[in-house]
Amino acid sequence: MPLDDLIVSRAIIDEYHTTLVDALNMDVAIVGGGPAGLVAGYYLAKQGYKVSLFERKLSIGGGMWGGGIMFNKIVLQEDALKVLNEFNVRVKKYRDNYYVADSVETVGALIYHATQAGLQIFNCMSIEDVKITADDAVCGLVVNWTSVELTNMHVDPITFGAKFVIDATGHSCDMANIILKRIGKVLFTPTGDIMGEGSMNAELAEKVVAENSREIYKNLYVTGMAANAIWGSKRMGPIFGGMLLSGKKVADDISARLAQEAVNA
Ligand code: 48F
Repeated sequence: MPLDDLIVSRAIIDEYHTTLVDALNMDVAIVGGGPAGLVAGYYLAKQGYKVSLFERKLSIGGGMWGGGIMFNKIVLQEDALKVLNEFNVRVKKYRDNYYVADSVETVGALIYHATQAGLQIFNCMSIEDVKITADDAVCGLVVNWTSVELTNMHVDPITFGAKFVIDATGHSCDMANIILKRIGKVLFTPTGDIMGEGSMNAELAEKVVAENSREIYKNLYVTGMAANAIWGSKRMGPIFGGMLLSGKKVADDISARLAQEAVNA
């Protein structure tokens, strides 16, 4: 059967259009496709929630691809294996409480299982603002193509609705920074501000990152490295167990909220 180039184009346009329109009203919107955002998306999608992840770059995976200094291996501690095992990644015990995985295999597995669970990923899109309600609660995202951002063209964005938003943007804490810029120092931190990331200490950083992964403003949650930066905790470098546990923790918190909303409705 002959192939028609225009049908190829039409298939892409039709299917992307359908996906985009379907995402206009979501339960959860995740900003950032690093390990924490992907794990959060996996657990939420697995429970049947409508969840999309927006990533600025062409490739999903954030800072996980490069392992440590581009040696593409990552280290995980024992606690995190229960999460990693859900993704069928091969791990090697290095010594007690230190496990090593291939970073490329791990990113591939996170993306595969998250999308198979129902997570919708939009790449090449940057979040430039949040949508807010009359009382300044977060209720969606303002989105543009990364190419528009990079070329600084004057093109207006479009808006998506979401009951909850997760800031999974890593060191840059983009969503928290948007709240500070637009609304002020109203974060749920002791200062209302981003408290700032401390220097490297894997032990201290990993201990608190899951606990730091929680609501930071009305309907806005944080996960991953952004959680430690916002709550003033340390950085951890190429140990990734905390990222996985953090993604699960934020998914658990939000699914509890969504379940409660369903009961109240
Ligand atoms: O940085 P990233 O991997 O965040 P993470 O999931 O993991 C952190 C680790 O990689 C590592 C670490 C822990 O061991 O210290 O750094 O917390 O992924 C964040 C993603 O968010 C995207 C960015 O391109 C990256 O892929 N991102 C950042 N800002 C935006 C964004 C934005 N405004 N819109 C869309 N995507």
